[in-house]
Amino acid sequence: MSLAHSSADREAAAAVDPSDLISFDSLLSTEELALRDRVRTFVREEIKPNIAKWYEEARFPIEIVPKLAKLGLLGMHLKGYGCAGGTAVEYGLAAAELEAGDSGIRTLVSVQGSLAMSAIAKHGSDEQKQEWLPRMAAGEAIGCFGLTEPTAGSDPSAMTTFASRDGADWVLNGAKRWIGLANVAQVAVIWAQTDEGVRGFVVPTGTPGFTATPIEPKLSMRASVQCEISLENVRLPDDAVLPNASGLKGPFSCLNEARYGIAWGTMGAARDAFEDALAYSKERLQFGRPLAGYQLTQQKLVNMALEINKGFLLALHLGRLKDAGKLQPHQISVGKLNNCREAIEICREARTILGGNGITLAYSPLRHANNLESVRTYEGTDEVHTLILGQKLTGVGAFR
Ligand code: TGC
Repeated sequence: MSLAHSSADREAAAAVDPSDLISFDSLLSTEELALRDRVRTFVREEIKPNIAKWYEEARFPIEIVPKLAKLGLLGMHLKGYGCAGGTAVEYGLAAAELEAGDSGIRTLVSVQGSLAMSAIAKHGSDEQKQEWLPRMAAGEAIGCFGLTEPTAGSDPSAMTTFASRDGADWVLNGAKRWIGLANVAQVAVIWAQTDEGVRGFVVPTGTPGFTATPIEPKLSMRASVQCEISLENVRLPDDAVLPNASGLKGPFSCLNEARYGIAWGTMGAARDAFEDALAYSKERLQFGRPLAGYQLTQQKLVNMALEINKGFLLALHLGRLKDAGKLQPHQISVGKLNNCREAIEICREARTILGGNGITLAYSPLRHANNLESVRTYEGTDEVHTLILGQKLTGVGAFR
């Protein structure tokens, strides 16, 4: 049965990009659109045909790393050292396309570029940058970022990993948890308490005493890998410390980068779930008519489209502020909190349109929703970002 009853209906439906009701694309430059389309093509050709299998097998597809490097997506917002030197908006557009494939794929690029490479680029010595950044940009070395601990998640100031001095060396002891890519990484940026406050350390993962063990089984981020790290008398030379980071603002400045990317990425997942549900609603007959012809279905689809359009506008606004050097941390919390929250609702609502088929891996919404449980938890939970904004609004901190 045709849904568009007249040729005018059909032409109107054909003219609309369902994910862009407001001409969002007109806000992007030719270069930005070209970059977005390159990443979209990569995701369509390399990720979408395989993601259900990777997810089912809980397999991190490490073979895509060189392809991501070739696209210039590893540390793409960094300048020099073989990095692409892209803008914040370009990075955001890429994050959205990658997460339309799967949050685990966007997480790979985030952990490598926004966390591990950013930490070295922002806080490292020239030697540390020369040693690691070109290889990381080329995908020849993978990095991870060890901040969270088994008993210090939302409150990193409670970390117990300690780096003590032994002659000219540093010796690290402790544990980290939920560390993306740690078991495949060649280098880990490890944050630890010291006698002089929190410092960061560049730790080659082959150093004796460093062990990374994947956390499994997981119900979320199954095409990605998160690990427990054990640090037992990990001995490092004096120059392993990041010279330009002292205190928690060191790691927090890297979290800003990753949280910014999440504001974009989550909308990519939401868009993909919405498009799956929209396509299904036009095909699937119920009570003799396509689902799309029912008012309740249309309301669901419209509500999803509104939030996707608003979420992308918010992400773009934050990106333009970032490129102008004006983005403030609490504004990143607006994007991270809002877009995670809306994306997970959109994916769950999309699943309802798919009915029972929505619980299979043949469709994306529930996979995205499951992934977004992790995304709303890492890089600052919904609760942490709510309290960051609550503090900004009221002037009163309510964390402790
Ligand atoms: P507070 O006293 O507020 O701040 C300590 C110092 O840090 C500065 N600061 C920031 N600097 C830059 N950007 C930000 N967003 C910053 N937020 C704070 C602050 O100015 C201060 O500097 P200074 O010079 O005065 O020392 O610290 P607090 O402990 O009271 O903070 C509270 C809270 C809750 C906001 C903070 O602890 C927080 O953001 N918690 C969430 C932690 C989090 O996001 N963890 C995620 C870890 S990474 C991860 O999950 C891995 S996921 C990817 C993967 O590996 O797969």
